[in-house]
Amino acid sequence: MLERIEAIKRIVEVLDDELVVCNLGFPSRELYSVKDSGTHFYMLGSMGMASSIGLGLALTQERRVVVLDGDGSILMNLGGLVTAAGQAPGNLIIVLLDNKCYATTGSQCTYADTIDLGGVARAMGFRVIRFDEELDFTRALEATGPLFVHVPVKPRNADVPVIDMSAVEIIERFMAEVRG
Ligand SMILES: Cc1ncc(C[n+]2csc(CCOP(=O)(O)OP(=O)(O)O)c2C)c(N)n1
Ligand SMILES: [Mg+2]
Repeated sequence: MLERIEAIKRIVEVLDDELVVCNLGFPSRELYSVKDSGTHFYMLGSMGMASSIGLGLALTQERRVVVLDGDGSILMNLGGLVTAAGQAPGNLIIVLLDNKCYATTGSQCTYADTIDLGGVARAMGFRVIRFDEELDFTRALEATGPLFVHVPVKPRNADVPVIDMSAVEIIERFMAEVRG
């Protein structure tokens, strides 16, 4: 099983101009330390909203949107996932970095420990790809969405610094990128 930061690395290295919306906390810090880009939106504070922001972006512009989400956040906004499945934008990829816990706040277990969120997403109507060993994200980029990519990862955070951009800087840079 991969470390979460390793999974993020393997995804980001095959991306081009896709918009990336990242779950709050350590996932965003890890993405920022692996690679920073104007195409990245780092969520701050709001658990569960990355997939809904990704849905809004996917519905309103042509570029592909990759959401890097966590099991705790997905569980906090399952209704958002249902809405994404119902709207079914073909350019939306939701990646679940599934460590079965709230790693950012101390690795307390979530219900992903006992419930298969990939199965839940499939039942909602997502096409699901699961990467247990290798993580070849080009496979996901070749598939037709809406896609749910299930990546089990270790319940640990990398030793990376906080993001040294303000919330305003993050959103203004990202919106400039979206507007083109
Ligand atoms: C509504 C809400 N509740 C709790 C928190 C505190 N919090 C921040 S990150 C986090 C854990 C996120 O877990 P997950 O989405 O699985 O991501 P992981 O850190 O495991 O990759 C929690 C509980 C918050 N920011 N917002
Ligand atoms: Mg988690």
